[in-house]
Amino acid sequence: MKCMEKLRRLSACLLLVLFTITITACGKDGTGQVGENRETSENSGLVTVGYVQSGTGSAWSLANVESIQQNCTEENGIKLIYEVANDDFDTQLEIVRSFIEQKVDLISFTPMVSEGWDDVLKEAKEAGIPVIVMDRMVETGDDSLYNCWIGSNFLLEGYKAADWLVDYMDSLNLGKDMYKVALFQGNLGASAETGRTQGVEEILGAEGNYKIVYKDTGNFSYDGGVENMKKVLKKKLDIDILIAENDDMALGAIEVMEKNGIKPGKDIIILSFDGIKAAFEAMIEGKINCVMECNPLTGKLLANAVQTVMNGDPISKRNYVQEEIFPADTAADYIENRKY
Ligand code: GYE
Repeated sequence: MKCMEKLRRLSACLLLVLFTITITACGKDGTGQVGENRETSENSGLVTVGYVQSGTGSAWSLANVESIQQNCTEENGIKLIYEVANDDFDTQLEIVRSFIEQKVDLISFTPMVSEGWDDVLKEAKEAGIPVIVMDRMVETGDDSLYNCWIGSNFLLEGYKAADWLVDYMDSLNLGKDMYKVALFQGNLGASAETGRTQGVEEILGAEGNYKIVYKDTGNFSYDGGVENMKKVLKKKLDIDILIAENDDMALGAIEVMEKNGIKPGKDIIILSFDGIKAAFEAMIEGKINCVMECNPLTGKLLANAVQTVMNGDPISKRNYVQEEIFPADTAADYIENRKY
């Protein structure tokens, strides 16, 4: 990787760290809507949390929901109202508005897309209801509209994954001047998509010998992987590499490749994101070459953050989860301990 590129990314990471520390130091005034004097739900003493997941079309999101349900429990002082928006942004907004009408103590959600949240967040703020954003980010003109965010550094995931790819392709010594890449994106406008797309494109672009010959959304779903792979074959693009922004899409694409006599992981190098068990199995079978992990087990962090926010204690604005990269030759060592 080029030296300037490394320096640039290092400073981007440092800035993120500094930003997080600064916000921690700002304490509870960071939002202006901490529920310090709010009564928790009448009678029960529990904090009522309205949570809406954007969709459950991937194994990752199912694991994420399960983690939230297992941790946001009455034993942990939380009465969880769980909803899912079936990947429809307007539905998700409506559900958040219904939480405001129900006067829940705290609202949390995984935004379907990053933009378009300002109005409803202002309504929550006016109603004095704190907000914790999960997983994907919101882009608002005013960060005080939510208390904190918990999730992954998607841009860094993109960088790490593409860095691995470049090293791996170099190690294969195929003697090609140019590698043709298909990029299957997640839901367009979700920060999990925009971050990964940007990270991958920046690194491959800087290398000069990678050409993205196909780029389209598969909406983070298995079927999206199937449809896109069929298109790639129909267009006879003769790709060397598939980058799928989640495992489900990679697995869908693998099905199509195999039906067409193409050996996934060999004829086409495959890199994907998330790290679900099925992807580890595919790596062991030699069908996926590498997985960049994205950790969905954030339910405990949410449960803790709910208590922190409700107590009016300081909390970092952005809370990143730890994630690793798993090349196929490490999969057998880790598969037993995969929790999702
Ligand atoms: O990678 C994908 C899911 O937002 C991180 O959404 C999440 C992504 C995840 O549907 O599988």
